[in-house]
Amino acid sequence: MEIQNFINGQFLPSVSNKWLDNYNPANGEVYGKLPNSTKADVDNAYIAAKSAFPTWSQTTLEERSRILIKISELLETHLQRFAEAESIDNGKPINLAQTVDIPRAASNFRFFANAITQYSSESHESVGHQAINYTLRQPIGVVGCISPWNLPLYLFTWKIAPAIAAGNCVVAKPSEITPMTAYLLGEICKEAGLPKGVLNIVHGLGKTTGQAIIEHPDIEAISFTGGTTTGAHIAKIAAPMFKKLSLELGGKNPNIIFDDCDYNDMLETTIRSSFANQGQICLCGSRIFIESSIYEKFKKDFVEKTKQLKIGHPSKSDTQIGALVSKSQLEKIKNYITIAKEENGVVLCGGNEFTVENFENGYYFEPTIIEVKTNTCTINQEEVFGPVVSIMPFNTEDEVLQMANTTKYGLSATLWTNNLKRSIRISNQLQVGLVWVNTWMLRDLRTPFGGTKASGLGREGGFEALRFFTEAKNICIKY
Ligand code: TXE
Repeated sequence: MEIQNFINGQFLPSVSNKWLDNYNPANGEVYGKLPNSTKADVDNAYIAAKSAFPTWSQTTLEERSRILIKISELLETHLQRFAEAESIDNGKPINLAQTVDIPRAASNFRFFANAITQYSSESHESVGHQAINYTLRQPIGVVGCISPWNLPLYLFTWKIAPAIAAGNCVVAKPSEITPMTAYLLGEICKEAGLPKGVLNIVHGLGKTTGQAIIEHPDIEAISFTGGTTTGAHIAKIAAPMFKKLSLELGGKNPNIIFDDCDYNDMLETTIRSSFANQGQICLCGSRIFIESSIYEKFKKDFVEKTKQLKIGHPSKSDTQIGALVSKSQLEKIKNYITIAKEENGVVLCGGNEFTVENFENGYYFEPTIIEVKTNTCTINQEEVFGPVVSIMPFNTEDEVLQMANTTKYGLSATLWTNNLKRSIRISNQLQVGLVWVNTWMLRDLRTPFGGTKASGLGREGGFEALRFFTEAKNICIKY
């Protein structure tokens, strides 16, 4: 399957006609190729976006909204095709792609199609000065959107939908590891009547294609989701050019469990928050802290349930744990297991590669629980980004809060307790951008989304995203 760039409404190979291999992680084989784009392709995408901008930014909100809804509907119509493509490209279970990834990509378009019609700006009367101020929130121009491989279409559209809803034109790059659904999205945008040049999708490596986007002098804002190291690199390039930046980076999220929680609900949800998408979600709760009174019981039940998870080929409807996204992710995870053992971590279950019959070269890894003695060990401090969690007991609220906050990351936290006062007390003190109490990954798209510390910069979601993708201008009129 040959993937092409989508520039100015046309599907094209890269200018250099060079290609990259696209792997199927379920069997380790190359199953297609994608353009290995360079600066020349990004420049062409920019030119297309720039020439589409005057018309698109003046297109009525009703019309923009109508087109975005149409894209959303077409994604729903072709849900099965997109889910299969996502599952093959990423290794995630087909079930997850059908129920989470693709429906959410459709919701992203529908949500921002509606949000833009409700977005308003402020006016301030300067009493005593006979003047009125009003704020215009104008689209920025051409913006860059760069997304990762873990939730490919879900995160790609989470950026593109608000960017174009707000009237910008976009140069976007999906991860080179999972380019397929972004490619298919181009077809749908065409069918929905999105004018050419409004969305341009350029495929290629981060260090070349991505780099050309962040270095482009006239791409005025960058929305990025990916690794913290890449985020820091992007900030270094973009800051001296005064680009607007939104950085959604890694996490090392605590999952704090008190003995007064609804135990069964907590256990079911903790299985999900640990291992959904093979643990490759920035919001996964990878450090589990359990109140010592229920530690032994939890340890036994959690291990037992984890062992029951069905690892298998992603296309099978009963698969719960599919393949990791790439060989390098697999190697990275194996390395973390070695480090954990060297640091006296005890592997309670998993810890090994897994072989799926007939797919021996696929990148499968067992869901793994490691009992650790201290929160300062490497696997409690570095983002593993795989089906690996640590568990350890705690005794007091202060102790667990201190451990939860002892990390360079600050994305999300989960808290299990039926004590209302405690839940508020702890939530207020956690140094993170999102807290879930007695649930996990329950998302309302109106809410601000993002992290603190090394987990990033800025917030997306709801009007926060529309604020990011617009420039506020105050106009003061004396009457
Ligand atoms: O991410 P990268 P990688 C974490 C996770 C993972 C690690 C590395 O721990 O193991 O990051 O993953 C593009 N200029 N997360 O290497 O490189 C790249 O092409 C512009 C957490 O795959 O950050 C891709 O489109 N762009 C995370 C995107 O950045 C560049 C999700 C993300 O890739 C670039 C993914 C450059 N110089 C990984 N270099 C999360 N928080 O959800 C790369 N890119």
